[in-house]
Amino acid sequence: MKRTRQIIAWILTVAIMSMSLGVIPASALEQTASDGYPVGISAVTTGGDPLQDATITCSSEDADHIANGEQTGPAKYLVDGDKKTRWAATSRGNEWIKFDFGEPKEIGSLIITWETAFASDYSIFVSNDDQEYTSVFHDTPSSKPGETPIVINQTCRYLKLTMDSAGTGYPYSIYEMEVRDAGTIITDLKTASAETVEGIAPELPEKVTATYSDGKQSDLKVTWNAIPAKNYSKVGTFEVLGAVSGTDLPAKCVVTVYPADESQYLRLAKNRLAEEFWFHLPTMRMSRLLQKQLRRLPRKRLPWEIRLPM
Ligand SMILES: [Ca+2]
Repeated sequence: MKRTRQIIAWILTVAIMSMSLGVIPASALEQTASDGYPVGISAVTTGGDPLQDATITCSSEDADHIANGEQTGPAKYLVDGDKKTRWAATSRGNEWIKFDFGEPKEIGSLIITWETAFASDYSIFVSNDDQEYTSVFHDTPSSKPGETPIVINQTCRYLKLTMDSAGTGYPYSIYEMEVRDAGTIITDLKTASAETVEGIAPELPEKVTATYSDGKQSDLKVTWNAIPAKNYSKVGTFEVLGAVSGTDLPAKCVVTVYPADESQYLRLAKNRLAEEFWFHLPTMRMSRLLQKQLRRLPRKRLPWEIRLPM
C-alpha cells in the first residue's frame, strides 16, 4: 500500500514538472481533444508582447493541418504574429485559452482577431494565483467581433479567454491575440459638431478629442471625408465621417444646416423644430422684422435666457 502511494506521488511529481516546463507529450495532446483537459505549449520567446512570451494552455486544439490554405490547429498560432495562421478548438462547447506570463505583467488592451468561427459568448479573466480569477470582460456578439482593443488595464500573471457558445456551426478559431500597452489605444473619438446655412459648405473642426485606454484625452488631427453639396442644400442635420491616424474608429461630426432664408427662423421658432436654434439666436444677424416677430411669440415659448438683440 505504501509503495503504491510512493508510485502515485512519483507520477504526480513528474506530471507537475512536465506541466511547469510546458512540455506535454504528443499522446497527451491527443487525449485532450476529447476530454477537454489542458494541453501545454511553450510559446516562442520574441520579446515585446507578453502573450508571445507566455506559456499557453488551452482546453483543446485541433491537429496541425492546412485548412483553406491556412496553417491551422495548435495554440502557438495564436501568437506567431501571422494573421494567416490560426488556433482552432475541437468543439463548439466550453473552451478556453490561458496565458501564464511567469510573473505579473501590465496588460493594457487585448486584441483578438477571430476567424469566421467566432464565439457568441466569451469572457476574459485575470488572476495572479491561477486559482481566483476576476472577470474583466464579457460579450455576447451576434456577429464576428472586429479587432477593437478590449481594455484590460490590469497587472496579472494569468490571462484567460473562455468561450461558452459558438457563433457558427464550427469549433472556435482565432488567428491572433495581441496585447497593447495601456495608453496607446484610442478607445473613443468624441463626436464633433458644426453649423452652416443652406448652400454653404460647413467648416469642420481640424481636431477631435480622442480618449485613450488609460482614460487620458488628447485632441488629434482628423481628415474628413468630402461632403456632397446636396447634404447642406437643405435645412436639417447630417453626419460627416473622418479618419484619425492610429485608430480604425471613425471620427464623426454632426452638421446642423440652418435656413438661409431668414423668414424660416420664425417658422422654426414657432414650431420649436430645432432646439439648437435657440442657442444660436444671440449670434445671428437678424432683420428688425424678424426680431419684432420673435418678440410677439408667447413668452413661455422663448427660453428666458435668450435675449433678443435690440
Ligand atoms: Ca497566427
